[in-house]
Amino acid sequence: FETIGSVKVGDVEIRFIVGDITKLDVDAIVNAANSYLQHGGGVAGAISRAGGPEIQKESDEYVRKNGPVPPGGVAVTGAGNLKAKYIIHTVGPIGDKEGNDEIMKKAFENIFSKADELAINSVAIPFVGTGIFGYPLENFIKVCVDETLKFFSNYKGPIKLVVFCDIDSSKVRKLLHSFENSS
Ligand code: AR6
Repeated sequence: FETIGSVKVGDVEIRFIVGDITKLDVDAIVNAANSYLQHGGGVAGAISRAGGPEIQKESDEYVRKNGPVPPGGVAVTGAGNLKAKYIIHTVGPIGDKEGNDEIMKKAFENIFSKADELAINSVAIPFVGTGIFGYPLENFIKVCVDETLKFFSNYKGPIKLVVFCDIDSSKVRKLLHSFENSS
């Protein structure tokens, strides 16, 4: 994988990486899941395969106990064999329906709050919703930049590094440019 840039928001480094998110040495990896945490395709499939059966097993237990994860919500499991300690599963919006930006905002708030609550130093986040779910990339980028600046501008806490990572380099480049033009 390749780091293509980084910016500072308050005391936190925001790093932009092109490559396979499962290979990153971070405390938590965010997964772009569905509400039933059935990790078949996309980045969810990659995380589930790379981490081994434990991730799907813990996900099934989570849903059995708590019910499905609503869009914009999060659920935490272990990370199986991966270097990370946790997987923070979130469910993105589907398509470009009205209200979907609110769901995406909630997802970012919940991801950042959960990482803070877990008292971890680093978290890697993929382009949630923008693959199989078809949420527009432009909307993802706008909400991502807004919510990251909002959460971390005056943040004092354990999180020191936020990585945005995708195998699609054009997505990562667009997000980096948007951060460079707003922070
Ligand atoms: N590392 C980094 N990014 C990746 C990787 C990887 N190994 N694999 C794919 N991507 P998607 P969604 C990027 O479809 O739209 C699953 O079936 C990919 O380039 O994974 O939220 C779930 O179980 C894209 O930009 O997530 C759900 O049912 C990004 O990951 C559904 O898909 C997100 O695409 C969720 O769909």
